[in-house]
Amino acid sequence: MKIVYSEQHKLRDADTELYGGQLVKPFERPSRMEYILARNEAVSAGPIVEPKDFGMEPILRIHDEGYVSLLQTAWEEWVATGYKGEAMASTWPARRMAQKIPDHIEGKLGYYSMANETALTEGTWKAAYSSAQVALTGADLIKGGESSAFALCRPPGHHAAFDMYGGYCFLNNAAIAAQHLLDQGMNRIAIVDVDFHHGNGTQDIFYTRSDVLFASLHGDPRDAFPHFLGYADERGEGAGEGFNHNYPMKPGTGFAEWRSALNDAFGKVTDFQPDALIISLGVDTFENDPISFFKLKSDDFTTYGADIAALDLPTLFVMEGGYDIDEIGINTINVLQGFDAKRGTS
Ligand code: OKP
Ligand code: ZN
Repeated sequence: MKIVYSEQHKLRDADTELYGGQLVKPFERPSRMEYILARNEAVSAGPIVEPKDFGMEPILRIHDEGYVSLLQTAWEEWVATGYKGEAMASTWPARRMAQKIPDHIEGKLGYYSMANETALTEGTWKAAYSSAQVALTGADLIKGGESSAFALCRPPGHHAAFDMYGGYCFLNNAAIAAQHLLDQGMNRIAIVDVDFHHGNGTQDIFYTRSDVLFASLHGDPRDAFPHFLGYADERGEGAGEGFNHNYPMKPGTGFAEWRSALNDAFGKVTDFQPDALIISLGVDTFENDPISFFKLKSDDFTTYGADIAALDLPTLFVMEGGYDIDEIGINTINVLQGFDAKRGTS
């Protein structure tokens, strides 16, 4: 399948992530893409294609205008204060506090974010914009009749909500792609999020809607980031009731249990009869991932790639997490190869 990729992701290269009380080199770093590209080069899973530019409109179909404009100007505003480090929030509109947008950049960052590990930097907006265009180009390929495509997005997107960034995410690439497919004439889209972390942003965006089904398999929020969403009793609201499905799982969960959750989610997808399937593909479910606690092995990624193919739906893979180790390349490409082998395509 075609792999959509842009070098522009390199503009997102933060020096700092707040982790365990220390400022460390971010886990979400440019070299992640090198592992994936190198593995693809070694086994030729698919040709690399450049993204097209769909402009701002499809981004503003999903995200709040004030939020998007903050992302565009935050770095300049931050530098103008005289602060010396990378831009990060320090205070949030928590329980019983005013939900008003402050004027000072430090306040605005708190208003528009849901976590504090993710620093804003000079090139962040450009990289996030390009990442969304990569997802849109993948969606366009599917709309044009390709049976599958891989949007090799970076930075990732599934934690980005209507008006909040965090968890290394700024624009919700999978949601933007889903909305684009609907706007191009499709009626129903299913998004299955197999990243280790709950896709809180995607859930938030589609929570009250019945035209996008969302299912997420993830570390139980009692034990794992983002901690404040992803419980099994979150099933959608209003018209969206019954169109959101969460599968939280405990530390140490292995492939057998994980796969039966995937199978359950696929039952919901089949009943929904979508026009296309989007997979939020994070490979941080791997046993040696540095920040996660599931126990999938490299071969398991091939197996579940084939499970996805068996649904027999036009399928767009959108890259999410999976951290800086050699196996991020192997595991990501294994999913595509398992899928292609089952479909009899390449
Ligand atoms: C982004 B994606 C763990 C802190 C976790 C943020 C994780 C963001 C994951 N102690 N910090 O879903 O892979
Ligand atoms: Zn993740």
